[in-house]
Amino acid sequence: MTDQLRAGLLGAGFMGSVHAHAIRAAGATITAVSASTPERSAQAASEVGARRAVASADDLIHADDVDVVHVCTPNALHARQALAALEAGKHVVCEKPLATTEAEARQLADAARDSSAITAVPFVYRFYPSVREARARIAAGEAGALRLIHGSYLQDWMAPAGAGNWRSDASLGGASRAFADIGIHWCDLIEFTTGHRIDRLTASTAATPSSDADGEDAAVLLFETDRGAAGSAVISQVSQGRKNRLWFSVDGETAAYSFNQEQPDTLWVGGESHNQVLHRGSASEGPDAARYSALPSGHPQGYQDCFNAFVRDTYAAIGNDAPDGLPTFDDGLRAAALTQAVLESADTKTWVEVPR
Ligand code: SOE
Repeated sequence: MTDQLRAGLLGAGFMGSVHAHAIRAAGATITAVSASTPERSAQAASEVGARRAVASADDLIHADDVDVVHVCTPNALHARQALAALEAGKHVVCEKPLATTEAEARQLADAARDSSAITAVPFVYRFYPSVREARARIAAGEAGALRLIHGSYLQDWMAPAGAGNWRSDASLGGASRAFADIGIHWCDLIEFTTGHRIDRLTASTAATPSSDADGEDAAVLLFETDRGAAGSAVISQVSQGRKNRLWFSVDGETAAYSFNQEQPDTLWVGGESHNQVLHRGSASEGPDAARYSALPSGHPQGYQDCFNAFVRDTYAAIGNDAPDGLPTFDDGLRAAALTQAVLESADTKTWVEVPR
């Protein structure tokens, strides 16, 4: 199926090019691309290997030779473009955040459920073999009840505050900056890996006082899960020297797991009698991890490999071969609900229940 799929790419920035690599790795064709201006679209067509550049997003969405639309535009455009693509009968891969408000994300999730389309949101850290290994071990009960879930997601590329990026303009990026960009990755990963849901949270956000950038630079969360674990997370895009350090520790009664996205081929497992560092591709790897292990052990796998696996699974779902753990528009809605809860809590300085 995937070699017959025809993809259209909306947006050709960093994420557009990551999607383009993944589309080609899945054996599909990029038939059309549309970027911010006709000139940029023409340039992007040769950069991403698209058959043609199209004049507007609407032309791409309604093109007969596009089966699946990849939305990689600034956040504020996601909801409108993803909805239009669904209404045009396309499958849709929409960058996160799915929408800049919970109401719009809900509208999209409802529209996706009412359609026969496959929809996906690239919470791609789910596709690391080490993450799948931790998830399988937790599901099998190795850790017993989980008590603590903690960690951080730190970057520095928005320091000093906002650094002139479109994400610093709320009319393009949305009201939340750091949390909506990377905090939702952390929360998605934690909920996916543990099977717990963040039920209640209290959050504090930080912004550089002298800056005129919209949104928060950082957020600090305390939370409780539906299955009795307590947690905390620090989310920041202004932590100097930290490039893309998504880290978590999940501590259970009989085992603990720790993962660092900047060294993703390993998983630390703490045990009652001894601690271990598991290496991707080694004999200790279970079948869930092995499914996402694309290269032999010792040949490091990274971010683009996760994207490739995500797009491969999305296209498999389009071909009716539904894989386990594909992040859908429902997960995009979940992220929007968490974002709203974080902003509300930071504003009211209270604990907030996260709607299901
Ligand atoms: C920039 O913060 C960014 O590219 C995010 O937008 C991605 O979702 C994340 O995976 C890496 O960092």
